This record gives sequence, C-alpha cells and structure tokens, in this order.
Amino acid sequence: MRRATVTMLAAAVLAACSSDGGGGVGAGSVTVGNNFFSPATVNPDANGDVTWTWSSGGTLHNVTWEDLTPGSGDQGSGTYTRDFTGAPPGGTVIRYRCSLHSVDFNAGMVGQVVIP
Ligand SMILES: [Cu+2]
Repeated sequence: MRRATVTMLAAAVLAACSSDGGGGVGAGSVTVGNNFFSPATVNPDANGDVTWTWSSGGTLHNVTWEDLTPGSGDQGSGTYTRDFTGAPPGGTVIRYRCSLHSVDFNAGMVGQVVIP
C-alpha cells in the first residue's frame, strides 16, 4: 500500500514536469490569464517566435516590453506574437509585464523570455 502510493506520486510529479516542457520553462507559447502569464519564463520556439494567447474571459491585459519594443496593446482575447530571431543568445533575459496589473517588471503580472 505504502509503496503503491509513492509510485503514484512519482508518476504525478513526472507528468507535471513534462506537461510544460520541464522545469517550468515553456517553449514558444504563453497563456495570458487573469493577472498572470503562464509559464512566467519562456524560450522562443524553433522559429524564434513566442506567441501569447489570451484566456482571460474578455478582461483586458497587455504585453509591454522593458526593451521598449512595441507590445500587444490591450487585448481581451486573441493572440500576439514576437519574433526573437537575432536576439543575442546565451541566456539573454528580456522582461515584460502587463502594464494594467503591475507597477514595474519585478512583481505583479510579469514574465520573461530567455534566449538560450
Ligand atoms: Cu493584466
């Protein structure tokens, strides 16, 4: 009984890790929820793109870049894609936030793209 429980827990942990690509870092896609981005850290996909998909029931959110690249503007649905082709590799961190639900890039509705 005890051994069976441990095995089931291990399987659940492995499933949770694999569902987002491992380690909580996604590749190429981010869900825009109500007051969060998921995953909060994402790598571009093989084409260098990251796409944000709104799942907020019509509530407005935006993607606003610390590097001043034009962002999504306020959206309540739909998608927004940024191409990171040519961004410096090696762990470069490019931060963003929803300007409606954060006061800076450190807390609140914030996220980051990491260029591997
Ligand atoms: Cu927001």
